[in-house]
Amino acid sequence: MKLAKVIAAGDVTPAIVEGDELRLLDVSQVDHVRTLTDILHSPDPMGLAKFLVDTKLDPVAVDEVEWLAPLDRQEVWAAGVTYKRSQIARMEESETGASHYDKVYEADRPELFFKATPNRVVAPGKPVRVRYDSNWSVPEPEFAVVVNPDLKIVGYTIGNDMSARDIEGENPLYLPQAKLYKQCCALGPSILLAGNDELDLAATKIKLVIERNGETVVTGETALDQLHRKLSDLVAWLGRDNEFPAGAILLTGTGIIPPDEFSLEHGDMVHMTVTGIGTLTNPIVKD
Ligand code: DO4
Ligand code: MG
Repeated sequence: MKLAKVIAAGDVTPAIVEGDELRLLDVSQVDHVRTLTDILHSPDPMGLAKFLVDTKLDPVAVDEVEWLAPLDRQEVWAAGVTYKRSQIARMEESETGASHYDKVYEADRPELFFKATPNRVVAPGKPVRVRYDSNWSVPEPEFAVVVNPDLKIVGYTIGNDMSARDIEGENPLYLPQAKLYKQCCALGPSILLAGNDELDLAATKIKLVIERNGETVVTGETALDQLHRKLSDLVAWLGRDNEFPAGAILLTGTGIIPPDEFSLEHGDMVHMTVTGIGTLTNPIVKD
Protein backbone atom coordinates (compact mmCIF):
# COMPACT_ATOMS: atom_id res chain seq x y z
CA MET A 1 0.00 0.00 0.00
CA LYS A 2 1.18 3.52 -0.86
CA LEU A 3 0.31 6.62 1.16
CA ALA A 4 0.53 10.24 0.03
CA LYS A 5 -0.02 13.66 1.54
CA VAL A 6 -2.14 15.93 -0.66
CA ILE A 7 -4.24 19.07 -0.61
CA ALA A 8 -7.78 18.21 -1.69
CA ALA A 9 -10.62 20.76 -1.52
CA GLY A 10 -8.34 23.08 0.44
CA ASP A 11 -7.47 20.55 3.17
CA VAL A 12 -4.19 18.77 3.80
CA THR A 13 -5.16 15.10 3.78
CA PRO A 14 -3.38 11.76 3.82
CA ALA A 15 -4.50 9.44 1.04
CA ILE A 16 -4.05 5.91 -0.24
CA VAL A 17 -2.66 5.80 -3.80
CA GLU A 18 -4.40 3.21 -5.98
CA GLY A 19 -3.07 3.42 -9.54
CA ASP A 20 -4.28 6.71 -11.04
CA GLU A 21 -6.65 7.38 -8.16
CA LEU A 22 -6.49 8.40 -4.53
CA ARG A 23 -8.70 7.40 -1.63
CA LEU A 24 -8.78 10.35 0.73
CA LEU A 25 -8.55 9.45 4.42
CA ASP A 26 -10.87 10.92 7.04
CA VAL A 27 -8.49 11.35 9.96
CA SER A 28 -11.20 12.79 12.23
CA GLN A 29 -12.50 9.25 12.86
CA VAL A 30 -9.84 8.26 15.40
CA ASP A 31 -8.63 10.23 18.43
CA HIS A 32 -5.01 11.39 18.20
CA VAL A 33 -4.79 10.57 14.49
CA ARG A 34 -4.62 13.73 12.39
CA THR A 35 -1.64 13.46 10.06
CA LEU A 36 0.19 11.16 7.69
CA THR A 37 2.83 10.74 10.39
CA ASP A 38 0.22 9.67 12.96
CA ILE A 39 -0.72 6.86 10.56
CA LEU A 40 2.91 5.93 9.83
CA HIS A 41 3.74 5.79 13.55
CA SER A 42 0.67 3.77 14.54
CA PRO A 43 1.07 0.08 15.41
CA ASP A 44 -0.61 -0.97 12.14
CA PRO A 45 -0.28 1.75 9.46
CA MET A 46 -1.88 -0.39 6.73
CA GLY A 47 -4.86 -1.42 8.83
CA LEU A 48 -5.41 2.11 10.10
CA ALA A 49 -5.20 3.62 6.60
CA LYS A 50 -7.79 1.14 5.30
CA PHE A 51 -10.07 1.95 8.25
CA LEU A 52 -9.78 5.71 7.61
CA VAL A 53 -10.89 5.61 3.94
CA ASP A 54 -13.60 8.23 3.58
CA THR A 55 -16.34 6.09 2.06
CA LYS A 56 -18.57 9.13 1.52
CA LEU A 57 -16.11 10.36 -1.11
CA ASP A 58 -15.50 8.89 -4.54
CA PRO A 59 -11.87 8.21 -5.46
CA VAL A 60 -10.11 11.30 -6.76
CA ALA A 61 -7.85 11.36 -9.85
CA VAL A 62 -4.17 11.85 -8.96
CA ASP A 63 -3.97 15.03 -11.06
CA GLU A 64 -6.94 16.66 -9.30
CA VAL A 65 -5.03 17.32 -6.07
CA GLU A 66 -1.85 19.12 -5.07
CA TRP A 67 0.83 16.69 -3.93
CA LEU A 68 2.94 17.55 -0.90
CA ALA A 69 6.19 15.98 0.24
CA PRO A 70 5.23 12.92 2.33
CA LEU A 71 6.54 14.14 5.66
CA ASP A 72 5.45 16.35 8.55
CA ARG A 73 8.06 17.14 11.20
CA GLN A 74 10.63 14.42 10.45
CA GLU A 75 14.32 15.28 10.20
CA VAL A 76 15.85 14.17 6.91
CA TRP A 77 19.25 12.45 7.13
CA ALA A 78 21.39 10.88 4.45
CA ALA A 79 24.03 8.19 4.13
CA GLY A 80 26.95 8.67 1.75
CA VAL A 81 29.41 6.57 -0.20
CA THR A 82 27.24 3.49 0.10
CA TYR A 83 27.61 2.45 -3.57
CA LYS A 84 30.89 1.78 -5.38
CA ARG A 85 29.95 4.39 -8.01
CA SER A 86 29.67 7.10 -5.38
CA GLN A 87 33.01 6.16 -3.79
CA ILE A 88 34.80 6.44 -7.15
CA ALA A 89 33.14 9.74 -8.11
CA ARG A 90 33.93 11.32 -4.73
CA MET A 91 37.56 10.24 -4.86
CA GLU A 92 37.87 11.74 -8.35
CA GLU A 93 36.30 15.08 -7.43
CA SER A 94 38.28 15.65 -4.24
CA GLU A 95 42.07 15.97 -4.44
CA THR A 96 42.51 16.45 -0.73
CA GLY A 97 39.80 14.16 0.62
CA ALA A 98 40.07 11.09 -1.63
CA SER A 99 41.28 8.71 1.06
CA HIS A 100 38.39 9.64 3.38
CA TYR A 101 35.86 8.40 0.82
CA ASP A 102 37.88 5.24 0.24
CA LYS A 103 38.05 4.48 3.96
CA VAL A 104 34.41 5.24 4.73
CA TYR A 105 33.18 2.89 2.00
CA GLU A 106 34.83 -0.05 3.78
CA ALA A 107 34.52 1.13 7.37
CA ASP A 108 32.04 -0.36 9.79
CA ARG A 109 30.70 3.11 10.67
CA PRO A 110 28.90 4.63 7.65
CA GLU A 111 28.94 8.25 6.61
CA LEU A 112 25.71 9.82 7.89
CA PHE A 113 24.89 13.50 7.60
CA PHE A 114 22.01 15.80 8.36
CA LYS A 115 20.33 16.60 5.04
CA ALA A 116 17.26 18.77 5.59
CA THR A 117 14.65 20.16 7.88
CA PRO A 118 11.09 19.75 6.53
CA ASN A 119 10.96 23.38 5.34
CA ARG A 120 13.87 22.68 2.96
CA VAL A 121 12.15 19.66 1.40
CA VAL A 122 10.16 20.27 -1.75
CA ALA A 123 7.11 18.41 -3.02
CA PRO A 124 6.81 16.42 -6.23
CA GLY A 125 6.62 18.85 -9.14
CA LYS A 126 8.11 21.78 -7.21
CA PRO A 127 11.59 23.18 -7.96
CA VAL A 128 14.75 21.90 -6.30
CA ARG A 129 17.61 24.37 -6.22
CA VAL A 130 21.16 24.60 -7.48
CA ARG A 131 23.08 26.99 -5.23
CA TYR A 132 23.95 30.21 -7.05
CA ASP A 133 27.58 29.79 -5.91
CA SER A 134 27.93 26.30 -7.42
CA ASN A 135 28.95 25.62 -11.02
CA TRP A 136 28.88 21.84 -10.71
CA SER A 137 25.72 20.44 -9.16
CA VAL A 138 23.88 17.18 -9.67
CA PRO A 139 20.77 15.42 -8.39
CA GLU A 140 21.30 12.20 -6.43
CA PRO A 141 18.44 9.70 -6.76
CA GLU A 142 18.23 7.76 -3.50
CA PHE A 143 16.12 5.05 -1.97
CA ALA A 144 14.82 6.57 1.28
CA VAL A 145 13.58 4.76 4.37
CA VAL A 146 10.90 6.17 6.64
CA VAL A 147 11.64 5.46 10.28
CA ASN A 148 9.33 5.78 13.29
CA PRO A 149 10.48 7.04 16.73
CA ASP A 150 11.32 3.43 17.74
CA LEU A 151 13.69 3.27 14.74
CA LYS A 152 11.47 0.78 12.95
CA ILE A 153 11.39 1.08 9.15
CA VAL A 154 7.73 1.77 8.35
CA GLY A 155 8.01 2.72 4.68
CA TYR A 156 10.06 3.68 1.67
CA THR A 157 10.11 6.69 -0.60
CA ILE A 158 12.34 8.44 -3.15
CA GLY A 159 14.77 11.18 -2.13
CA ASN A 160 16.68 13.67 -4.25
CA ASP A 161 19.90 14.55 -2.41
CA MET A 162 20.83 17.69 -4.39
CA SER A 163 24.61 18.07 -4.25
CA ALA A 164 27.11 20.78 -5.17
CA ARG A 165 30.05 18.63 -6.30
CA ASP A 166 32.43 21.59 -6.68
CA ILE A 167 31.86 22.79 -3.12
CA GLU A 168 32.15 19.30 -1.62
CA GLY A 169 35.20 18.55 -3.84
CA GLU A 170 37.05 21.71 -2.78
CA ASN A 171 37.16 20.57 0.83
CA PRO A 172 35.23 17.75 2.55
CA LEU A 173 34.59 20.11 5.47
CA TYR A 174 32.29 22.05 3.14
CA LEU A 175 29.93 19.06 2.95
CA PRO A 176 27.08 20.72 4.91
CA GLN A 177 27.16 23.68 2.49
CA ALA A 178 27.23 21.37 -0.52
CA LYS A 179 24.23 19.46 0.77
CA LEU A 180 22.02 21.60 3.00
CA TYR A 181 20.48 24.81 1.70
CA LYS A 182 17.03 25.99 0.68
CA GLN A 183 15.15 23.54 -1.60
CA CYS A 184 18.04 21.07 -1.34
CA CYS A 185 15.90 17.97 -1.16
CA ALA A 186 12.77 16.52 -2.73
CA LEU A 187 10.79 13.56 -1.42
CA GLY A 188 7.91 11.54 -2.77
CA PRO A 189 5.68 11.10 -4.57
CA SER A 190 4.34 8.61 -2.01
CA ILE A 191 5.43 6.25 0.75
CA LEU A 192 5.33 2.53 0.09
CA LEU A 193 4.45 0.97 3.44
CA ALA A 194 6.90 -1.67 4.61
CA GLY A 195 5.25 -5.08 4.63
CA ASN A 196 6.25 -8.26 6.40
CA ASP A 197 8.10 -9.56 3.35
CA GLU A 198 11.76 -8.77 2.70
CA LEU A 199 12.33 -6.24 -0.07
CA ASP A 200 13.48 -7.81 -3.33
CA LEU A 201 16.70 -5.77 -3.57
CA ALA A 202 17.70 -6.88 -7.07
CA ALA A 203 14.22 -6.15 -8.41
CA THR A 204 14.11 -2.69 -6.83
CA LYS A 205 15.51 -0.54 -9.62
CA ILE A 206 16.46 3.11 -9.19
CA LYS A 207 16.44 5.18 -12.39
CA LEU A 208 17.41 8.73 -13.22
CA VAL A 209 16.43 10.76 -16.29
CA ILE A 210 17.40 14.42 -16.74
CA GLU A 211 15.82 16.46 -19.51
CA ARG A 212 16.99 19.78 -20.94
CA ASN A 213 14.76 21.67 -23.38
CA GLY A 214 12.67 18.53 -23.83
CA GLU A 215 15.68 16.33 -24.72
CA THR A 216 17.02 13.56 -22.48
CA VAL A 217 20.58 14.54 -21.52
CA VAL A 218 21.37 12.04 -18.73
CA THR A 219 20.08 8.57 -17.90
CA GLY A 220 21.25 6.16 -15.26
CA GLU A 221 20.09 3.03 -13.49
CA THR A 222 21.07 0.91 -10.53
CA ALA A 223 19.36 -1.52 -8.18
CA LEU A 224 19.14 -1.76 -4.43
CA ASP A 225 21.29 -4.91 -4.38
CA GLN A 226 24.24 -2.64 -5.33
CA LEU A 227 23.91 -0.86 -1.96
CA HIS A 228 27.00 -1.82 0.02
CA ARG A 229 25.18 -1.77 3.38
CA LYS A 230 22.02 -3.22 4.86
CA LEU A 231 19.14 -0.80 5.31
CA SER A 232 18.68 -2.03 8.88
CA ASP A 233 22.38 -1.36 9.65
CA LEU A 234 22.16 2.20 8.34
CA VAL A 235 19.11 2.82 10.51
CA ALA A 236 20.83 1.27 13.54
CA TRP A 237 23.82 3.61 13.08
CA LEU A 238 21.47 6.57 12.68
CA GLY A 239 19.85 5.69 15.98
CA ARG A 240 23.09 5.31 17.97
CA ASP A 241 22.83 7.64 20.92
CA ASN A 242 20.27 9.67 19.03
CA GLU A 243 16.51 10.10 19.18
CA PHE A 244 13.82 11.02 16.70
CA PRO A 245 10.58 11.89 18.50
CA ALA A 246 9.04 12.99 15.19
CA GLY A 247 10.54 10.08 13.24
CA ALA A 248 13.13 10.44 10.51
CA ILE A 249 13.67 9.90 6.82
CA LEU A 250 17.03 8.46 5.81
CA LEU A 251 18.29 8.72 2.22
CA THR A 252 20.53 5.72 1.66
CA GLY A 253 23.06 7.11 -0.82
CA THR A 254 23.38 7.34 -4.56
CA GLY A 255 24.51 4.69 -7.00
CA ILE A 256 24.00 6.97 -10.01
CA ILE A 257 26.27 9.91 -10.75
CA PRO A 258 25.92 11.90 -14.01
CA PRO A 259 29.07 12.18 -16.18
CA ASP A 260 31.69 14.59 -14.79
CA GLU A 261 31.13 17.15 -17.55
CA PHE A 262 27.43 17.46 -16.61
CA SER A 263 26.06 20.14 -14.32
CA LEU A 264 22.39 20.98 -13.76
CA GLU A 265 21.01 24.18 -15.27
CA HIS A 266 17.97 26.29 -14.54
CA GLY A 267 14.93 24.72 -16.23
CA ASP A 268 16.24 21.13 -16.35
CA MET A 269 13.71 18.46 -15.38
CA VAL A 270 14.81 15.63 -13.08
CA HIS A 271 12.88 12.35 -12.96
CA MET A 272 13.71 9.65 -10.41
CA THR A 273 11.88 6.32 -10.55
CA VAL A 274 11.98 3.51 -7.99
CA THR A 275 10.21 0.20 -8.57
CA GLY A 276 7.05 -0.04 -6.50
CA ILE A 277 7.08 3.60 -5.42
CA GLY A 278 6.69 5.73 -8.55
CA THR A 279 8.44 8.69 -10.15
CA LEU A 280 9.59 11.85 -8.40
CA THR A 281 9.81 14.73 -10.87
CA ASN A 282 11.20 18.18 -10.08
CA PRO A 283 12.32 21.12 -12.18
CA ILE A 284 15.62 22.81 -11.39
CA VAL A 285 15.87 26.42 -10.30
CA LYS A 286 19.10 28.43 -10.19
CA ASP A 287 18.94 32.18 -9.66
O1 DO4 B 1 30.39 12.04 0.98
C1 DO4 B 1 29.61 12.77 0.54
C2 DO4 B 1 28.20 12.54 0.24
C3 DO4 B 1 27.94 11.24 -0.41
C4 DO4 B 1 26.53 11.09 -0.87
O2 DO4 B 1 25.68 11.94 -0.72
C5 DO4 B 1 26.15 9.83 -1.55
O3 DO4 B 1 26.99 8.94 -1.73
O4 DO4 B 1 24.98 9.71 -1.91
MG1 MG C 1 23.74 11.41 -1.62
